[in-house]
Amino acid sequence: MTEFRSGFAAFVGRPNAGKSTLMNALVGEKVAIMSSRPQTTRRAIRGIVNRDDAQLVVVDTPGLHRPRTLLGERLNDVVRETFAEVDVIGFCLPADEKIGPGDKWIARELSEARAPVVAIVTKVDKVSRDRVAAHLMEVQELGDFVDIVPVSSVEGIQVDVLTDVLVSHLPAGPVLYRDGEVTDEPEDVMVAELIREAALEGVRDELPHSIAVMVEEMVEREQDADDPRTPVLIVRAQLYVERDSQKGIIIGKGGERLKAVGAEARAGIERLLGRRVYLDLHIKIAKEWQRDPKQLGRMGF
Ligand SMILES: Nc1nc2c(ncn2[C@@H]2O[C@H](COP(=O)(O)OP(=O)(O)OP(=O)(O)O)[C@@H](O)[C@H]2O)c(=O)[nH]1
Ligand SMILES: [Mg+2]
Repeated sequence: MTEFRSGFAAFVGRPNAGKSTLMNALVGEKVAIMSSRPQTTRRAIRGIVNRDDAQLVVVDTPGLHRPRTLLGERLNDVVRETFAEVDVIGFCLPADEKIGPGDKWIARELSEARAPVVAIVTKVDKVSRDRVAAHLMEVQELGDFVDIVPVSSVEGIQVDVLTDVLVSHLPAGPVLYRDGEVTDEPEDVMVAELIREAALEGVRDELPHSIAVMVEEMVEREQDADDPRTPVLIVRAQLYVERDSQKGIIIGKGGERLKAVGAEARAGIERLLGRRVYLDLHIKIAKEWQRDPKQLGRMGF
């Protein structure tokens, strides 16, 4: 019998490389939020792949980038702390974008890492086979990789192959997380993330960076004999932006946008928790929170 393996793999790469989408594909459930906006992920999120022969804990990280705010610096620190601690690193490079200075910078950072690095060429469904082949050659030149694996999370191409490769770099070890759970993220954090995800799509420029969400309370509504749809979980949350003008954009004409964001977020929360939810969402301004150590601390960064 082969020995049971367990351990940690970190996904790193520049913003929007497809790290969170890939982690969700490996886990088979939505653990991390995803969006077409850069810097969607703001903390190291663990997703757990449970197999008969192994337990692989994937740690999704924020995109590594040149920081422009204190938040940006903190996010980069999260990535460095994470890849120093794992058994194997997955360096994500999107097939539909040229290898750029940002990737070379990350490659240099990773060359100092203790763990072996697997290069992962993501989003191969977006380009031709020839382009993928050319990209793989360029990736080979970028660093010293133990493996190079092309994948598509959206089409499910080579996702199982990647899991095998990552598992092959784990040490023999015991089950780390019991009961088949897929993440150890607290429920209120996941709920806040789903609200932020709903708010992100459709806003541009620097606004995605300015949005933060905190769940203040999740409470059961009293059973109501007249309403067969009870009980309902009431979620009270605050959505923060940095300026008045941003508040206006999020709310939209006649409150339409906020309503749509609330409806989408509620649907996502109901899917996550498997129960009916009433979402009570308010907007507040937290001036320059991305640059303010005190406010960052309050928000958990
Ligand atoms: N076509 C295609 N699109 C993908 C694939 N993987 C991710 N995407 C898209 O790429 C965008 C970014 O995906 P994310 O998973 O949020 O990227 P990320 O690397 O986690 O981004 P940050 O958290 O901002 O660093 C989203 O719009 C995804 O839908 C893929 O395999 N194929
Ligand atoms: Mg992400």
